Amino acid sequence: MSLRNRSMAACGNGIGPCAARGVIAGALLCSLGIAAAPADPGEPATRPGLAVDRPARPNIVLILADDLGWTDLSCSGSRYYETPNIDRLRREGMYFPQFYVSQNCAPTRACIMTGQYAPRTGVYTVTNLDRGPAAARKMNVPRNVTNLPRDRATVADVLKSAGYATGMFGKWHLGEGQEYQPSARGFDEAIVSAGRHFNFRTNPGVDVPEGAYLADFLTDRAVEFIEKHKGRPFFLYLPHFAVHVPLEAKERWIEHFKAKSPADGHKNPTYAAMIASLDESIGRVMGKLDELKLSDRTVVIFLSDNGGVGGYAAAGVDAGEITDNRPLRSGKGSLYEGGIRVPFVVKYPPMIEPGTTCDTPGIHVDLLPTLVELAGGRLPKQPLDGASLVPLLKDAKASIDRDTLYYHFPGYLQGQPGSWRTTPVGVIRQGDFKLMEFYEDGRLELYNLKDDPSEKTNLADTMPEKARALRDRLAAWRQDLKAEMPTLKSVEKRAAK
Ligand SMILES: [Ca+2]
Repeated sequence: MSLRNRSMAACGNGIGPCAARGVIAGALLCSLGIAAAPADPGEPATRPGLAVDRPARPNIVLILADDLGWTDLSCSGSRYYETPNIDRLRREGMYFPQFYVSQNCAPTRACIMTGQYAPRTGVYTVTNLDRGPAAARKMNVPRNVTNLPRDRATVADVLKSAGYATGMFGKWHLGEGQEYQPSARGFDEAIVSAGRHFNFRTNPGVDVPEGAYLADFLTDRAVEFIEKHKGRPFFLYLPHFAVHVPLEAKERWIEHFKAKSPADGHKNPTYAAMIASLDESIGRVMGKLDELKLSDRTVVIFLSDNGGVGGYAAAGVDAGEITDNRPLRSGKGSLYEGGIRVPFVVKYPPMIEPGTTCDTPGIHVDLLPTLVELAGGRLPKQPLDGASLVPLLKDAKASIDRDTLYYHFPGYLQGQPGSWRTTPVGVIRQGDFKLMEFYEDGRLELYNLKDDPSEKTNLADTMPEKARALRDRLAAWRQDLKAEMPTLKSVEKRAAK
């Protein structure tokens, strides 16, 4: 079976390939340029053909996995991992097989929270942009921002101003100081977790039962939050640490997967067990919504923050891979498709036809405008780079006013030979074409993702005009956003003489 067919066949379901309240909070929201909460319009909107009335302000549950790859679900291609609950979410909702995020953790979170591409916040990566041995770096790089700038409204600020109860339980990664914590960024309730999957730490420190598994602990907080706020619109952000290393899982699940045969590079029983616990979390959240009869008035969104850790061996890199993103090329830390394309599912019965697939590309910065439109809120007064996906949720074949996606990564996730982590690069996707511009030497790689989803055939030399047009558009975008560029060390030395 070809790699492409593997993903198609494995689906087999006929739906395609896969705290401060009051005055202080009010002043803060005002300073962020968010209008006061609009009055609840009250009138439910009903879409012809769908039996359920649409609430004016649906609840929103946003579940983010950590390092889960594009084929790491049974419904997105895996014949080894088991995800019955996420599969159900897909059957009952809309799946986007071409959804994009950043190459690693922090920038995706910044983009989701602000609706802005990385050059606007300066959050390009975790820690610094000059990783790896200095001798391996040909370029000097800009400073990376690790605290999400305070002058930016977050999606939680916006939904809170629209009257939502807001809660966040899990990995934050957008600043360590108290003024950067989620409780200071629009979340009424927040518990930030860090460290490991067992014996983890929380901020604020809370009592954790002996032997608690982090995915279960976070899910407990999530269902408590839903129960507590069942009578009013709520926004629940559940950013799991699963399935990020360290690989730690519950023994009964590990034993279950040890008994299975590996398939298509999916082979690690502990990683599979972590995915199973993540899937159980989605099942418990959906179960609580069902129990409280909230499922028809709740938008549930599931995605991952970057590609899976795997797919490097094909490039001759021995990185101790955990999973495999085939048919996509490479994995986390790379801007090839395996690093930046992830599963994305949305369920919202009054709006979305069950079991649909939308082939229009989407990206992390689309989430803020999408959620604000769903909530009937008002967009913050800051430049926004995404487009609302609501027209697509209503009709998968609809078009949206955006045909181009951009990336700018001006640094080194490492960069020495044999590393799977990227060097400075810019990426533009327009229509079926994707251009990568490697800043060290200006090298271009052009792929037609429709014909060549595995990015095997570089068309830059055979389609030079297309490559040039995309490179120029990428450059214009960088200029528009005043994106900081890395500079060649050799050029700087010459200039100093
Ligand atoms: Ca991650």
